[in-house]
Amino acid sequence: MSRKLMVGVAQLGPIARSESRAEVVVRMIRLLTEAHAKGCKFVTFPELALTTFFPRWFFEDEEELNFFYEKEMPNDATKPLFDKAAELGVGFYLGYAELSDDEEGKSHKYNTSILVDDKGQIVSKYRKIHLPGHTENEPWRPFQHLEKRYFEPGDMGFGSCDFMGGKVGMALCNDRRWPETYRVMALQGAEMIVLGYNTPMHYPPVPQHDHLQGFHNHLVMQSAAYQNGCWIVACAKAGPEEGCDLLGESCIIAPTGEIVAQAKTVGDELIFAECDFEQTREIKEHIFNFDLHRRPDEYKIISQPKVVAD
Ligand code: CDV
Repeated sequence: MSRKLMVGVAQLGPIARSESRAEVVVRMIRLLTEAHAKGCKFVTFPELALTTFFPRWFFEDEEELNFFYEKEMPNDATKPLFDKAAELGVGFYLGYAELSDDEEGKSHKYNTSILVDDKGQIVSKYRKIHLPGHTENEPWRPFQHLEKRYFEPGDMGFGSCDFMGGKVGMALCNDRRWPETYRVMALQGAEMIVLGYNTPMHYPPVPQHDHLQGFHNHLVMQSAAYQNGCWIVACAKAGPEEGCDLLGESCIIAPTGEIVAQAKTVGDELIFAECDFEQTREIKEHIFNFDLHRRPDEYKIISQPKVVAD
């Protein structure tokens, strides 16, 4: 039996600070339409896909900062994307900055992603758990990375849901560097893990690793695909954005760890591959058969509380 899904990755090139959400959505719809023409039933967009990557700036003015968040989803700006997806019968993954109120009316900010089905309905939500960067303005940096200031750690855990014939989980950018991200989802049966990223080519605290950005990107995801017997679908926001070069190299990785499609540019670019959920069994039922070969009793330290709290 095969459970095949044609998957597209809609890498976005740079988004200028002056670019409106409506303009970005036009670019996304162009890629979605191209994906549909190629036979894709599901398309992945990047992390924080609707605006420029705003954590690179320190904002003192809350109103100026709040401009970058979505208070509802879909909203006026993104509804055309949802409508087009439903018209074409193509589902998608979308990353965006979420501003929401809890039951007591307290505001929260998250770096969020959603899965939208082929009828334009949101079926799953994820809030980024591993937030990189720093909390205070650090003027020595050529650009800031203030995710720890602008977002709370996600409160929904790592899950996986039934989606388009398989079990699909979500992650966001820095999550992809942590083996626990994938293992927690794989233990819940995830067969495909979808993620978006914004990765600067320059890492100010350790610039001697700058030339390894592409290598580390694929290293972590290829090993995770293999060790968890999952498809990994990874979409960059890429290219020179507001003076900061962002890594491209969006890709689709098979459960064997092999890259089966990879972006060649750092602009708007569609890549795609047919992903068979059944292929996960080649790994999950053999070399990484969790039931047969895992030794969780020996891994207890992994789930111990941190010594230094947040
Ligand atoms: N958006 C990110 O999470 N970016 C981080 C950078 C700052 C290291 C990443 O892991 O790619």
